[in-house]
Amino acid sequence: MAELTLTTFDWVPPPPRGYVRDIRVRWALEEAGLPYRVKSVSFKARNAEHFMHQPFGQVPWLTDGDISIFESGAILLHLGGLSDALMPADPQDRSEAVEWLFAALNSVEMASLPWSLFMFSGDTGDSPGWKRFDAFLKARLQHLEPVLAKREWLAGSFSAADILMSDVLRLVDRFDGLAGYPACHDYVARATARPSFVKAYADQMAHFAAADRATSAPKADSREIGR
Ligand SMILES: N[C@@H](CCC(=O)N[C@@H](CS)C(=O)NCC(=O)O)C(=O)O
Repeated sequence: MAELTLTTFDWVPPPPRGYVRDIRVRWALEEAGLPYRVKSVSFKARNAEHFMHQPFGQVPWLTDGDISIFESGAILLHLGGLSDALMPADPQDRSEAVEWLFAALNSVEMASLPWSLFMFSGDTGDSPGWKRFDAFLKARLQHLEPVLAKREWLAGSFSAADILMSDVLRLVDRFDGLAGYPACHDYVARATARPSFVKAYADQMAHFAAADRATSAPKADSREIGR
């Protein structure tokens, strides 16, 4: 099998740590038990090669031999082709996993992302923009709640769709946005208790902590001066 390499930033500021989307790919690779390497690109200076792999200058992307894939959903679909642990073999379950994978990104994250940007910026008062996006997200959660109340995972057994849906909801939960939605909240708790998530989260936190240590380490020059 060709080598799998996940690329993420070398560093990010503390607030998004634990939520950078490379976690979705780390989590999927751990669930599938696929060996992989992690490479870093500069957060502060994004070069032409970075844009060749990810046209918006974002992360993550994955290379599988000569194939380079961006968009976390596309990456998980690709990995699903390599492992039944991510995409069920049964055609009906597989089709459900694919539809929920898109629903996570295109129906739920589409509403949760603007909502969380308002949350991050603290703009949650009386503004019409906030009210509109709060209502938009609630309209999605209101319909997801009865779905998740009836099933453990979205498409039979645990799949890539659950990685994406629970990661999308995890950011809402960070701001207590699942308080009125116990089935959504329990689903996130169930998903993030999986050993593969725990490892992916710890690995991402360690990756960025290592970058902090590298930048705060005394430089060779300053050690020379101190002698
Ligand atoms: N839709 C993309 C979103 C990627 C994304 O938003 N990446 C963030 C990190 S979580 C990023 O690179 N942010 C830096 C930027 O947008 O400049 C995906 O799911 O892969």
